[in-house]
Amino acid sequence: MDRPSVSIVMGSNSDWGVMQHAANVLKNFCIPHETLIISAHRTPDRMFGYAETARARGIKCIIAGAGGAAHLPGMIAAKTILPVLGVPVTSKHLQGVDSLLSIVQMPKGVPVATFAIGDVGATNAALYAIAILATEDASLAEKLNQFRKEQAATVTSMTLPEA
Ligand code: RP5
Repeated sequence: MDRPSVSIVMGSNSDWGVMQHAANVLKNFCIPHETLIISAHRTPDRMFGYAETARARGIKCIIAGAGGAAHLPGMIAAKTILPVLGVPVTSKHLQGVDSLLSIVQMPKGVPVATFAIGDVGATNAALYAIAILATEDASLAEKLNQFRKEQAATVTSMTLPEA
């Protein structure tokens, strides 16, 4: 098994329903990745240890998903210079708007790239991670181009019902 280049981290196993979409995209592109559960408020020491060592372990970017007061992506970003891609997980009471605002409103100086709430955000975060890796990997760039072409073809072959 190759060393993971992308790390997917989430605050709880209850986030997996959303975050599995990121893992599936990486799997389809054959990107070696890891999936971890680390909670910012319940396992803060583990979170700091993880963030401080991720770069030295060969990780190139981190996809971090959390719900509610979603401080996991921001706090990981505070402890690493790796790109952190934040996924707002859909929450029970506020449908993920709380997660979105928690992640997107990072104060100046420590950025977190923020994606859409839920499955779509998880999928796009993985595609963005692939785009980052593709800047230094020509065959991966070719795969990403091919994916875009196939996606375009599904749109050009779309039809509408007769009026
Ligand atoms: C956050 O709290 C997690 O990211 C999750 O979205 C939310 C609820 O966690 P559980 O109570 O389901 O473990 O830390």
